[in-house]
Amino acid sequence: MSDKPIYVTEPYLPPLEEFIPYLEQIWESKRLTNNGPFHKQLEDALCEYLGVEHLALFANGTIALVTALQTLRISGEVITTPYSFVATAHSLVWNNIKPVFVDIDPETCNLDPDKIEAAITPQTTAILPVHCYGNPCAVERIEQIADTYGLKVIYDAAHAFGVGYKGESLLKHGDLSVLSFHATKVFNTFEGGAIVCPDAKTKQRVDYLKNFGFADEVTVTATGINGKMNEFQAALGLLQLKHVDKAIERRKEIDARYRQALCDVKGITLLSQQNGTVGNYAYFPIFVEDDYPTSRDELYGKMKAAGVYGRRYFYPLISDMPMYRGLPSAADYNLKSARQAAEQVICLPIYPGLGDEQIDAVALFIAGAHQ
Ligand code: T4K
Repeated sequence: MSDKPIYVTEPYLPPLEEFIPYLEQIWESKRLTNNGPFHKQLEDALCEYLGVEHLALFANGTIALVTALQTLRISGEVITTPYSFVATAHSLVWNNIKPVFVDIDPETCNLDPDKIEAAITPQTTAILPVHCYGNPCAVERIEQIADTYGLKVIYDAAHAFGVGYKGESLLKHGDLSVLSFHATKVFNTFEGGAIVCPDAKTKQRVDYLKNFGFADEVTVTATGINGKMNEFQAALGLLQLKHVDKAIERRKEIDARYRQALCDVKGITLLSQQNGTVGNYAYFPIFVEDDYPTSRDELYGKMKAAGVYGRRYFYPLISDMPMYRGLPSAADYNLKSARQAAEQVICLPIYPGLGDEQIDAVALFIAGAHQ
């Protein structure tokens, strides 16, 4: 189809010459990390861009998730989704917390709010839902359940950079929201992440925890970790932020072009955007149903052979991985919708540098792969 492989994503990079002045400043100041000037500037700039009050930067999203759970002193059992990247459940285990998997709603691929209450036990302390593909979870229902049972809610918002919901940032929901700025994300700092906090006091605790627990030179308040973002990452973030609207705009065009080309292909279904959402078009999942002429894996293999490297996000389910499959909540009957999605999904290439002719070729291939 193309001489060059087409991957599921290609990181957005600003023009190199625009980054040079930032590098010169770092070299001149010799301030490389530990809450330097670019770090401070990026925290302020992201708060403004995302429409949130307080945000703490991290070296990556996984350490941010682990720290978010520590910040709220979560323990015991936490309800979460099996249909995510493995870091979601791993962050619980790193805190000695037992993940309790609950099925997803097939319409959104997010935690099914109707199934959460049945999984609550006296040991449950929190819910860790994922805004999968950047699509908002049932935030009002989840909040209501959390209030009723006295649970905390931490959103894994790794996919949800810049997503709006009912007129405000989706990241304002829950007790904390965790972002990833990995190279493959809508907004990247090569590696990176953040915790969105509701108030200054919580942000301060997060800041202590990500810096070994240090409150000052001689006071260590907690068994913190080194989760700090460095000045190189922060400078890159400041530059990326200047380009991110344009990048999301292009993603939106790609999403629309795929939708138009694929909406009538028999056996292929698409997720639709929920009302009231301002999306970020982070992923473009398709679901290969039984009435498509080949299996999902055959289509996936044929695409690869033609140089189109989609990804099966998320297959296998987290609950099928060796360290989780023995849990009672990992049982097959408990996770039917998640299993079906995992067996049908392929995420198609979507990134700002993807050309119209490439999009059309991928869509045409899917429409005719069985012929
Ligand atoms: N929670 C959720 C829901 C997440 O999805 C993630 C991460 C996290 C938490 C944890 O956040 P971080 O700790 O990562 O900040 C990727 C990413 O590594 C991972 O960040 C992401 N989710 C996950 C969904 O996808 P892989 O193993 O699929 O990535 P990889 O290296 O195969 O990259 C995919 C394609 O992207 C490659 O085929 C080519 C392209 N690529 C990738 C990289 C890294 C590039 O062109 N350049 C690059 O530098 O996990």
